[in-house]
Order: sequence, then C-alpha cells, then structure tokens
Amino acid sequence: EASSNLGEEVDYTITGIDAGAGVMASAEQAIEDYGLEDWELQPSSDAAMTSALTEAVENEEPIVVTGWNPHWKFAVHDLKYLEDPEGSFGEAEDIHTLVRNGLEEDKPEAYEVLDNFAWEGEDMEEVMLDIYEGTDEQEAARNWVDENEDTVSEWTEGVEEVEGEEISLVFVAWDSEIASTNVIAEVLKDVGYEVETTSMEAPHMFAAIAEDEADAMVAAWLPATHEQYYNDYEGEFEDLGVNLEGAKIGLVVPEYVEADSIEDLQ
Ligand code: PBE
Repeated sequence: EASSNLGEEVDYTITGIDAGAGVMASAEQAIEDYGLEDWELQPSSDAAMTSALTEAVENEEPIVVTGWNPHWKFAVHDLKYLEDPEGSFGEAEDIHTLVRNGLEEDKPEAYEVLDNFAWEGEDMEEVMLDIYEGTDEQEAARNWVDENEDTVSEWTEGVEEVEGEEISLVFVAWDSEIASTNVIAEVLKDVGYEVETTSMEAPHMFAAIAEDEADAMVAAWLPATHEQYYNDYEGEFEDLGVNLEGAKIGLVVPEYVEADSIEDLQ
C-alpha cells in the first residue's frame, strides 16, 4: 500500500525545523492525534529542512517536512499540504506585530510605523524568493521597499523623522521572518532610526519583548502557532494586530508523493 511504503521510504521521519517553532509543537500534536507512534519528528532548522527538501525533489524521492506559507518553497517546488482533518495544525493564521510595553511613549514614531505595517503574502514571498535566489537579505528588503513606495508610504505617512535613535528588533531565522524583519528594518532606517536586528530561538524572542530587552517583533503567528508563547507573556507586551493575513502551517510533501492526508501516514 502506498502509505505504508511512504513511511518506510522516509524512515518514518518527519523532517522538522528548530525545536522552538510552533509548527514543531503542532507536528507532535499531529503524531498524537493521528496515532503515528512509529513516526519521529526530527528537529533541524529552516535552512536544513529546505535543503533536505530540495535534495529530495531533485532525486524525486519522498519526504515529509514541517511546512508553512508564505514561503519560497512553494514557488520553487511543486508541493502540497497533507490534509489535516483532525485540525492538529489549526486553521488559517495571521501574523501579528508585538512591541514591548511603553514603546508608544518612548519611541512614538517607530511605534506608529510598526502599527501601520501590513502587507500581503505575495509581498513577503517576493522578498523571500529574491533571497533564495542569492540576493543579500538586507539588499532584497531594500529592493522591495524601493519598488513598493505606495505601500511603504502608507506605513510612514505623517510619521516625523528622528535622528539616529535606536530601535531593536528580534526575530527567528525562519525565511519568512528574515524577509519581514529586514523590510521593516529598512523602513525604520528611512525614518531615521539606527536599527539593530537580532535572531534568536522562538521562546527567547517572546521573552525579549516581554522583558523589555527588545522593542519589537513582527513574527507572532496566531491564533494557534504561537499560542503558548503568547499566553505565557500575555499582558507583558502590546499586540499591534495583524501585519499579514492568511498564513498557514502543516505537513508538506512534494506533489508526487502518494499521500493526500496526514491520515495516509498511519
Ligand atoms: N514558522 C514560521 C514559525 C512561525 C513562522 C511557521 C516556522 C513557527 O512554526 O513557529
């Protein structure tokens, strides 16, 4: 049977990313919900996962990865989400901007830009794809900002320029968040800020905002993916709302894999 072959062919392994990612917790939940006791979720990183995915596709071999969109992998490879009738990965997600308490008072100009920041999945994918194709991260963000003046001016309209004030952004080195963080950093630089961006593990990113060690993050996936972190620190940050709608997480396989549902992994 196709499905049991798949398990054997991939060594009953789901190729994961960093252990702190919400999609990893959801994948563990899926293993439980679908009775996949034989399966193992292997932590790695976004970079390691996508290189394993690319290698599998090049050799037309099966692979099961923890995936999400926006992500360049859907533009580069023919991929599909495995259906999730149990809802282990939740429904559609939005990405929120979170800032530390007190930012509005201390840095009202940055606060306003961060509050206005909102773009589309295709925008983010454009930046991600540019980076995937070899453009430096900051340069890719710069290009997008320069080519999308209308959108960017909606974020900065009426915001007064500052002179060399510092602002710190935290993020996790997921391709999606590398794109968004670099874009908002470029926009804040244009307003006059000296921007520091620091990548870290997901739990530390939330802690840094809650403990006032950093000013802002544009990487909170809600309501499900980062629910735990969000609840852990509720009240210790300010949620500026959605910056991107219609994101999604799940188990992803190449189109040629003969499974359509997580149930087929049983
Ligand atoms: N991701 C990308 C993250 C959120 C952004 C889906 C890998 C996660 O699972 O936590």
